[in-house]
Amino acid sequence: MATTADISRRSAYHDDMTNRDIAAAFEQVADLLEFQNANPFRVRAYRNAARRVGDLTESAADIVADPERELTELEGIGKDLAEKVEELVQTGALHMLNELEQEVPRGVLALLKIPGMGPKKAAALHKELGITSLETLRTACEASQVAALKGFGQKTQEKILAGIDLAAHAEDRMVWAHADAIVQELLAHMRACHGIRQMEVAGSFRRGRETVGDLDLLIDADNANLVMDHLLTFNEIATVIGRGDTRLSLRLARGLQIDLRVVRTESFGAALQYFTGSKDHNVVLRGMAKDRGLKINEYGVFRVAAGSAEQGDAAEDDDEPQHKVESADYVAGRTEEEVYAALDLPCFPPEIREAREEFKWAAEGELPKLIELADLRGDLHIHTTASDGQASLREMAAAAQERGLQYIAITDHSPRVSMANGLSTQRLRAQWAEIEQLNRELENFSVLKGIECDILEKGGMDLPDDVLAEADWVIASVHYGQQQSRQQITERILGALENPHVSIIAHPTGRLINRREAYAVDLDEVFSAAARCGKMLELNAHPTRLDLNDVACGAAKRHGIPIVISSDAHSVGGLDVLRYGVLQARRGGLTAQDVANTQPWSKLKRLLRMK
Ligand code: DGT
Ligand code: CA
Ligand code: CA
Ligand code: ZN
Repeated sequence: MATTADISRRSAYHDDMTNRDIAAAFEQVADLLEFQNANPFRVRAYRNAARRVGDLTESAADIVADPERELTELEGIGKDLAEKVEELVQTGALHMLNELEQEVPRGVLALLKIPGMGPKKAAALHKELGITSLETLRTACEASQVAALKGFGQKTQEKILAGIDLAAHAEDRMVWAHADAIVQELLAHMRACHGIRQMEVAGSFRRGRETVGDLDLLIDADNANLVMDHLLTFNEIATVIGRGDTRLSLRLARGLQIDLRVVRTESFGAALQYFTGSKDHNVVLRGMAKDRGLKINEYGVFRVAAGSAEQGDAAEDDDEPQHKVESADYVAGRTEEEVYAALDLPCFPPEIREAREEFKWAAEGELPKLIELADLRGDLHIHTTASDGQASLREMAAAAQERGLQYIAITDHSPRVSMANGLSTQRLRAQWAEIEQLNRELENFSVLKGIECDILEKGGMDLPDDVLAEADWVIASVHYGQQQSRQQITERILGALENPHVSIIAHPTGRLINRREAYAVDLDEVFSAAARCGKMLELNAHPTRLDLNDVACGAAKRHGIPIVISSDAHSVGGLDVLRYGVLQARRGGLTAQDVANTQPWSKLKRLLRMK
């Protein structure tokens, strides 16, 4: 994430202000306001703004620069927000952010990530001891300066010291696949507990977000204490954050936080709906309920008696078990289906509950039937020992066949990727001869002659056209020169799309979750060119790539571009990541029709307007 310092340094070339920079600035405003105990609605407004800008597939800076266009023509961008974006793009800074930063020093915000540290305590540490970061706080604790402060003491100091490491890692959200491994262990552990009727992990995990902040575990049982005690016997628990009558929060040694809530059967569906979120989706739902004289919360859907004063949202009361389900006003809550049905809505697949387009789709009766793993028939991005893979051509083909696929493309690297033993023309032709031989032996399965050909730094493909022309499937990738300007990288990719032999662009933005930001690329231009040239785009299913992401998949679909979900497997086990790609595709609202490798190869080939 760009820091504000980065943003202000960039003021000289503010045309380069990316949507991500703008979103980061709004996030920072929200953090600072929160630190000052500002009105939560105001804080939320800035978080929403960050999300909206972050979700745009067009560059906000480009629109500002275009005299023919207005930012307000974009969905969810109002006049006030548009003005702030313009200010950022035109001046490279945001006046109100600068002012807030004068009031709250940077680094102090990180202190809030320490469990139990509120804005008041953090402010005291800053004022009394000049603490400006987690590191200076650690030093102060080690010198016993914190214990000597009024209102702190030895115990608090020890707690703070223990919390500093946690806070330092609190920034990283866990990739979904990693969280999934923990969830499977967790569920297996909880299944051994008596008296559990239903159990589900809700939240961002259930929505299949590429990363998750924490796990929201819901359990339907009568004896909450029994369930909570059992959870506490799960191995590798690092800290108990809090325990109430029906809820327990803890952190695992691997860093992940678990929020357990034990609920009643009558409320399980309502709780599952509520805690699956997203928050924005729930906000819309609450509004729709209100319009119908209903009230929806984590306990159920209730009829609001005409003329009765609106009660506080049950969700805001922390540990008060509310037995509203016994009231005559209870309408629904046992299942999610029943909760949505009470509002005349379909039970949205969790992956699309992001308040993007799902309510519009529902209103028009056009909820997409999202793609499923079983829809995939082929995998078109696979490496072997010929370049940097760990299994041979025959091993990969056999493993893919075992997994029920009907075809694969072998796509080893081109010569430019010398570190990965990229294939020369000669070695490539030898591999293709081997593939032809293999195809003569195989039944009901095809291996395609492919290549993952680098897009050179100076533009152009890493192999001659006459070689590419012989391939069944040509992937074009940017691996080098990722620091180039947006214009350079975009032109390189456009050049590849215009090459008649190229079938697809792999991992189109190059991002690696938690490790490397996307390179600068104008995705909108890429979409237009791909659509114009009849090319496909990859959704790389590797759990730290997931590139294109959900929003970009949706945008590509609107351009009519077929998406291909590929494993990019470098080993037999690497073939199993396709399911993460499918999850991301579902979040993008893709159906089996939108994904080209749900088709048999003969049909997919016809889709390619190449050659
Ligand atoms: P995460 O954990 O950051 O990856 O994202 P979520 O979506 O799992 O968020 P989390 O764990 O804070 O809360 C779980 C769900 O609970 C969230 O998706 C919606 C619901 N929820 C939590 N707080 C609120 C709230 O203040 N208002 C509404 N409407 N829903 C909330
Ligand atoms: Ca969560
Ligand atoms: Ca949570
Ligand atoms: Zn690859």
